[in-house]
Amino acid sequence: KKTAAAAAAAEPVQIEDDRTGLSVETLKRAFADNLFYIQGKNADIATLNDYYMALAYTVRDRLLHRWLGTIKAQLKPKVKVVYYLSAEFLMGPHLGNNLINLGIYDQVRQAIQESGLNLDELIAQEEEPGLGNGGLGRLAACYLDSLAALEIPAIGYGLRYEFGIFDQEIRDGWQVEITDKWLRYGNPWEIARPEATVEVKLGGHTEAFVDGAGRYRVRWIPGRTIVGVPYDTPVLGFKNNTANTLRLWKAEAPESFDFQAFNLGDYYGAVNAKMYSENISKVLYPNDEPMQGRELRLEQQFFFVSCSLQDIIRRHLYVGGKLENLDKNAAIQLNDTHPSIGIAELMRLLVDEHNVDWDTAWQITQDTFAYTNHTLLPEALERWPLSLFGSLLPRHLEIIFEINRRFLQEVSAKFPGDTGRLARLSLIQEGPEKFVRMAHLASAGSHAINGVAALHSELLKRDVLRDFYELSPEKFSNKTNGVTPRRWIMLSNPELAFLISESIGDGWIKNLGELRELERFANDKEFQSRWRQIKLNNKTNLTEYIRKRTGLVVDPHSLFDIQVKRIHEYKRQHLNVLYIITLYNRLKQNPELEITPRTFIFGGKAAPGYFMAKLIIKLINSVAAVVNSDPDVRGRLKVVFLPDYNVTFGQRVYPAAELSEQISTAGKEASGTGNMKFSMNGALTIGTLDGANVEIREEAGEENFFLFGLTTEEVYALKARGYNPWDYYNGNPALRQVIDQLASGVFSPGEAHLFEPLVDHLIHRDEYLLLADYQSYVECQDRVGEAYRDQEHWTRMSILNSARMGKFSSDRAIREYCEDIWGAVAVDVALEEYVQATA
Ligand code: 475
Repeated sequence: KKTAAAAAAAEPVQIEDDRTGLSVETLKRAFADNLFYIQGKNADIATLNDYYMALAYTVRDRLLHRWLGTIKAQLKPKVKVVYYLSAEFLMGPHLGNNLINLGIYDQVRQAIQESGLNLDELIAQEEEPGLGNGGLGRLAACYLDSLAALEIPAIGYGLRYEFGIFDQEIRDGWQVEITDKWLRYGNPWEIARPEATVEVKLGGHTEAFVDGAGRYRVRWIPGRTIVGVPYDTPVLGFKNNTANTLRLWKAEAPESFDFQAFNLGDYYGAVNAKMYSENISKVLYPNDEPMQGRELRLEQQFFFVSCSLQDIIRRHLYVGGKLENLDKNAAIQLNDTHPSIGIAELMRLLVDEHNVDWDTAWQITQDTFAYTNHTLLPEALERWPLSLFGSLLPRHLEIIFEINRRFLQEVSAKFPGDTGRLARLSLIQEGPEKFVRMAHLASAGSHAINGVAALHSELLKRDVLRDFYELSPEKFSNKTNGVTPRRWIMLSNPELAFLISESIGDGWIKNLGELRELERFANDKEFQSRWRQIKLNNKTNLTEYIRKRTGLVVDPHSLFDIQVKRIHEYKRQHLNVLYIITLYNRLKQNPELEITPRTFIFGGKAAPGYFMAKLIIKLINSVAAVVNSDPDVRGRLKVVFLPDYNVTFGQRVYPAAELSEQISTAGKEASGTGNMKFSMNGALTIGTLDGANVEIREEAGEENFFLFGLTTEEVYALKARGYNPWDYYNGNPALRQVIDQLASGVFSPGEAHLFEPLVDHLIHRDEYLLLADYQSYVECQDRVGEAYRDQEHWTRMSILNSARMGKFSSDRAIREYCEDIWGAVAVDVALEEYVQATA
């Protein structure tokens, strides 16, 4: 009789590798193993964070062979790689997203459950890497997701800020900024690559010399050296083998630096110099649109761009490429002008370091770079004082002068005698203080320039880059933004994702256009009721979160009316507040008034130095305090400001929203991307004809969109003929009452003058035309309240909104970039076999 052991030995047993296996059993074993051997804990003493880390490492192991396979497939001659240069990547938490993209969400949930834990709690442990301010940084993250989903070889290059966007607390209604120590407990998603370190030079001066071939040359004698150390994070594609790389640079002092000083006995000086170097990647500048001409900011930009370009050239040469063919292997995208110094730096690397002649170098540069503009606000356009620029980057300033000299020659040839045009196009802004105009550098040095929504791209051609458009119209195109349905539907709204897949299959996840098939359920009673139930569940979850975070109890059956985004005067959170006060006044004047019960929810950070934006936060909280404690409006009106809006919080908010506030002054919001996330998740939009709202309305159908306000043309015309906010104040009693209440301290008991700066600005200047749009907004909001009473019709509109948002997938946007700008195509990736290392 055979023993059990002998029987087992006879059977060819298939044992899954603990680091790659995807079965529940294997995942459980790997999880326990990582807890013990990586965290050094067992169940007796492990914290929730230990469990999170053990799970993160379990998932990371499963990324690695996809990642190595990808590197192998992409590090080949003839492969074209997209290099996305961005000062910000607002990635959001990785764990849940990686589970989705690996396709193991359910297995891991079960494995964790069988280990006696709860997956949601572990996911909630992750501190998100807040390496961005808002729209621009989050767009970069959605684009990395789509590049990987579409198997396009891509590297995202940026800065590894030690402190990301500040955490926001609200004290006494005011924003307080707290340092974001996101690396405190370590970051399991990144791998340092110190062997790929590069050097970056700064400061000093230049000198002329004659080279061996008798040619006149210039060399840069830099003042100091910084070292850039890359930290890589794999970015998985959805259920494929591609794992691209996000490569973020950390600034360090060169080794030689401290040794030198140490030998001289100046230990303190050495450590000081080291700290000075490390400063460069210390902190993210928390200003989104208005630019600040800080030297450290320019150092940051140059630092990460120079590291990245050196890395790109190294890769290109490694696969046997010739510099003349760089554009065949590399497409470099500038995410706004923040990395645009790259144009001068690539010229310097080619001409000074690699001995390429100027004309060839300029051709390579133009053919390689492309530039995306994200804002029309004049105060956001980057320009650097010549003096500051020249002292930090003396050689680059010379190169920019030379680019400009040749560029203006071309302009003269095309528009002879047009000196006004020369001055307008020049890369240098003349005047008592001279500036380098970074948008001009980016435009001259790129073969493609794009805006981020149809309207925005038109306005770019008409206003900000008009002269560049007249010079080179062929460079211009529109690339309407998009967002990833993996994070913004599947991960954040799993119940909705399940209902959709059950109804139309799961092809929509990779091909969002398929959501159209939901249209046939728009009138289906059974489907409608499930749709509504899911929304209610999401609202109930948010209600619970609001209670935990603020102590406020809100009614999940009220209309959830939500505005989440950076706080900005042009985004007009305070117009929303004017309506809330209007409603409040109506209820006070007529206590029996029947209105649709509403919960107004706000979230968003203000730049720490932006006084008006901070005052708007205080205003929202002050109005909330009065309204929420007034028994006269109980059950009908609630106002919530949720502190510390970020990606994690966004994932809770979009699925729970019924009304999406997109109320910027027409012509000011380049695109918006939150508007897309709301709508995909079934919220209706109240909005102006601004940014991508125009296209959202076009897709959803005008009957499923709440439109109000002046158009861009009307805004221009009104300003041209002289806008006087007083006329609106005097002509509208309800408006006047609201303004008077703000001015007299009704919402700031004991501090009558608190909101005076806001009120003054509104009645005297009102740059963003709140008063002009007030009546139209109020009427539109009233229509919203009415419409909500017909739940069947509302649900139909909600379903149609989701069904028709296919266009706003970042997959569509990335396909357009690949076809029209980058010339990049998918590369098949085979999984890398794990082989025991041999010498
Ligand atoms: C637009 N950020 C949105 C989004 O295209 C648009 C500027 C300077 C320094 C740091 N951050 C910034 C932006 O300019 C920005 O976020 N712009 C936004 O880009 C993506 O959807 O309308 O305001």
